[in-house]
Amino acid sequence: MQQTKRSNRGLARGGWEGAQAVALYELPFAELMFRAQSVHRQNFDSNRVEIASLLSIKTGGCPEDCGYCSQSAHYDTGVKVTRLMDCADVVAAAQRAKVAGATRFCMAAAWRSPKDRDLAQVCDMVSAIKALGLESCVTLGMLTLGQAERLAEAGLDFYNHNVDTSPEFYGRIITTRTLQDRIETLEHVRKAGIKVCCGGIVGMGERVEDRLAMLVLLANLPSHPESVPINLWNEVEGVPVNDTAERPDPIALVRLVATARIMMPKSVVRLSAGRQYMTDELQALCFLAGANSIFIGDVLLTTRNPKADRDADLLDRLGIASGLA
Ligand code: SAM
Ligand code: DTB
Ligand code: SF4
Repeated sequence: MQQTKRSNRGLARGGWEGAQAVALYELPFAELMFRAQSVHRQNFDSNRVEIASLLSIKTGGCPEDCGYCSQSAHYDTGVKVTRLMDCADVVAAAQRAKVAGATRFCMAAAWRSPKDRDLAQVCDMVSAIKALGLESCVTLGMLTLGQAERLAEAGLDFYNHNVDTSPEFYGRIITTRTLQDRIETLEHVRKAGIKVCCGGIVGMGERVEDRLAMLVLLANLPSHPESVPINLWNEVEGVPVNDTAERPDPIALVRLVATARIMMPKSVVRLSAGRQYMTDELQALCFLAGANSIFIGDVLLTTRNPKADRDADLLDRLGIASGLA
């Protein structure tokens, strides 16, 4: 039953207009929250949050110029470049994540796209993660259909590939990879039968309209992403986004989460990067607005995340159980 509730299969194309998203977002706060909570409860247990864990399996030296990212070779950020990790080390990290309470293990590599030899190694990691009883997710950059099919054969559950921002703001942040490139990778992932994890970043200096245009883009994909990560930009020294970044007003963030919940009712909305800037109260409001996934662990890829005991304490005080059940 829960499986059916959470499956996005058969979800019709959104057909969302920008003005509809704006109208929702601008509702009086209590009305917006009521609607978001109603939608949330129709589709999920609102007292449960998915716990995911993230590991950078290949860090830094990336040829892309994403203006927010510590791992781009275009900027001097002080991040140490590493080679692809050994499978055994990745499995050991996944085992620790499972003990810490994660049900999904996400592996990220700083590539424009994977090379065939690297992909074979990642496929081995995916199979090993699955054997531990964890859901698997990888983010490796752009994929051909053939590469997506190889990952599907290895048992991959989710592929993370974000649209990052609105079509209008996109070119201010990234020039080496187009939004259309990203959409094509998402099509390959879908065609291979892998579930899609796709969202973006707020706090890079975009307007509220850009954030809503990003939601419209996501909600109008041929089917809604099963997972929608909403990242608050995590500060990184030496990247261009530093010049434009502006942390959103907390209430604006809650409104955005609520709007995402209403526009993509069956998607798991993850409060992704940037939780270390949020108060407990803000996170609680985001959960009330329909966010139902977080990353645990002291670091994300290269930046900080709240400490495990702070997260455990917060979930405990809110009476939130881990796992979507
Ligand atoms: N290289 C792969 C790619 O971009 O396709 C995967 C890794 S990349 C780090 C995954 C996503 O993390 C990005 O698309 C972006 O949305 C998010 N991200 C990266 N750096 C971030 C930062 N400093 N703050 C918040 N989110 C960030
Ligand atoms: C996503 O949307 N957020 C995660 C995951 N997908 C791979 C990454 C967050 C990265 C935060 C910056 C860092 O730690 O380097
Ligand atoms: Fe490379 Fe991904 Fe960072 Fe862009 S977000 S620079 S593709 S690691």
